[in-house]
Amino acid sequence: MWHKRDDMIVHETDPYNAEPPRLGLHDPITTPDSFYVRNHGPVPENDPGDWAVTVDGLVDESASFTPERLREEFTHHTLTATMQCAGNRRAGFLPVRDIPGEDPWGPGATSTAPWTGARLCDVLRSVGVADGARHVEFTASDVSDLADPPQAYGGSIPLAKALSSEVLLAWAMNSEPLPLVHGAPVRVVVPGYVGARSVKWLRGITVRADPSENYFQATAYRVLPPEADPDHAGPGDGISLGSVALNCDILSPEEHEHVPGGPVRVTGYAYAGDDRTVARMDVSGDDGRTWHQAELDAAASPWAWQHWEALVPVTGAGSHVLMARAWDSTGACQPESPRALWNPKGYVNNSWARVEVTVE
Ligand SMILES: Nc1nc2c(c(=O)[nH]1)N[C@H]1C(S)=C(S)[C@@H](COP(=O)(O)O)O[C@H]1N2
Ligand SMILES: [Mo]
Repeated sequence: MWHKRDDMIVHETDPYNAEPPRLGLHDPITTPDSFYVRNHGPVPENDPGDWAVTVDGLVDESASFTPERLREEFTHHTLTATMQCAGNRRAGFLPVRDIPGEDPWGPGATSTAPWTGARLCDVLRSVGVADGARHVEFTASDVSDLADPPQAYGGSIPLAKALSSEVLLAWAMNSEPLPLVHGAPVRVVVPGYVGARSVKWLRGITVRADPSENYFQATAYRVLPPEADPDHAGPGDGISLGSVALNCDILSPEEHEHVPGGPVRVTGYAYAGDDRTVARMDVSGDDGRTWHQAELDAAASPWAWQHWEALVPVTGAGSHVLMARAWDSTGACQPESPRALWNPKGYVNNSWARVEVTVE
């Protein structure tokens, strides 16, 4: 479905929500057939013929841009950026406490692509940002019944981020026209922010004094305190998510894989959003008693994940847990345990990666 690989792990078919197996995440650029998909409502049946993105709110002059007009009037930019869902690695929370109503995403709710489009800052400057502007809201055409009453998907980012050179209105991915399931004809790409802000099927851009009141900004994608009832959460409750937290996972060996005795080659990805970068990766084969530094690959861009690799001694036949943790450029390390991070909607599990293997 949607031109995805046959072995996608499908969490929901309607709406389609799926992540690739670890095997699909080994390359610096994720192939489009492996790129994860996160939808909150049905994929709209677009007729790009009459599509237009309206820009209004606190601007000098409202405007409406067809995809053709965006392509003609603005310089084209291509940027490789990692998209990461706030629900990535949620499955790691479930042994702590169940999370009803949310999909148990593994480590594959993240992928990386070169995106091509116009810079949002160029579009905003062309209409003129008025005094009092602080946030930029995006509204899509897919309607989600997760909101009550059902609502078109949307969200917002602070104006300073919207005016940064990395935020794109993208019409292409991997040098090909943007696939419908990834937001064609035009989507927002907000590198360094949680995937939720990279609004697909973009119909409206509204410059505002305050953050968007859209359900997916005001109520969902917020970290609630452990004892809160997510069914009764209201606008403004919890911590709003913006930049992506430092995170990593192990890609090989796979969970429950049998590996020969001797040093084990462990590989994975690591990523830190916005103004932080991954500074070091530690890997342990003895339950965290000793740590080995992994070799970090160069990032394809400042907005992309990095892959890493380590040879880790593991002694004795039988079951062993391999662990990995990233450090960022502020000297911060990932938290050790999902217990400390569990929250009712299961966002931002950035605890140490763990994979259990059997040594032969
Ligand atoms: N219009 C619209 N945009 C959306 C969503 C959605 O459901 N509808 N999901 C968001 C979330 S939560 C994520 S993680 C990313 C996923 O992008 P992808 O499906 O291209 O991987 O899209 C974001 N943009
Ligand atoms: Mo997401």
